[in-house]
Amino acid sequence: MTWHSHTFFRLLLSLAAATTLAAGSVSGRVELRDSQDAAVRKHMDFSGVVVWLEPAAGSPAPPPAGTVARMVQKDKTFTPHVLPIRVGTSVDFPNFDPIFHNAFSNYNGRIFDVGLYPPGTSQRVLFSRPGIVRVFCNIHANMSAVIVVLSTPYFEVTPKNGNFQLQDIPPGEYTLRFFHERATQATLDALTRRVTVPEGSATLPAIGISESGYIVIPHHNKYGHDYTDPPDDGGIYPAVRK
Ligand SMILES: [Cu+2]
Repeated sequence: MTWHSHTFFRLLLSLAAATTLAAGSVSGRVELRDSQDAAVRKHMDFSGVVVWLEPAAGSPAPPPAGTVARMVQKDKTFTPHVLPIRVGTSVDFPNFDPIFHNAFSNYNGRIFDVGLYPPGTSQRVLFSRPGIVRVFCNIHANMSAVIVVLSTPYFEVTPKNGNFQLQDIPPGEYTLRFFHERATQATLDALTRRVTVPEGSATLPAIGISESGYIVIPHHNKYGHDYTDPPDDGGIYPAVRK
């Protein structure tokens, strides 16, 4: 580098520092591989991958107090199935079914149990530290969901086509991370990478996420026992029968 170009470069740097950097965006596409899941194998369903950027330096301001996200109980399904939120966010679990439901997690991310609650009511849980929270219903064995609690505001969940576009990101250095409920921690760790977010947009090469090594383990109810017979959905359950 000549003296002149060096000076010019420094001038550019100081200009950049003096002006507010335009926000950047990072887009890309994930693809699930080695899957046993019918939706992936037959329909190329690459939904439910959480993609996020953690700033290499500094921590973003926390979300405003009272920030609330929502996971609905409807048709014996938690919707959305995968919900990324920021640390400090509460999640409401409104029950829109004509039957009782529960929501609990006995995994490390956040242990909670809102109890059995009736149609038309809701329960709220605050998530105050980062982690992966697997959510179940204590009376419906097939119900499950995942809440991914993140210490960054820069995240997205992929739709079926696997595309993502993280927008309004301050330019700088970040760690890019992924989560999918059927990928092992080792697989996810290997995908973690440093990225530089420029002003303007950057596109990453396609990212394959292997599901190999994933083993389906039936979860237990909140007492650590196997689920018993499905309850009668007339709204009467052993736990609430007087
Ligand atoms: Cu339920």
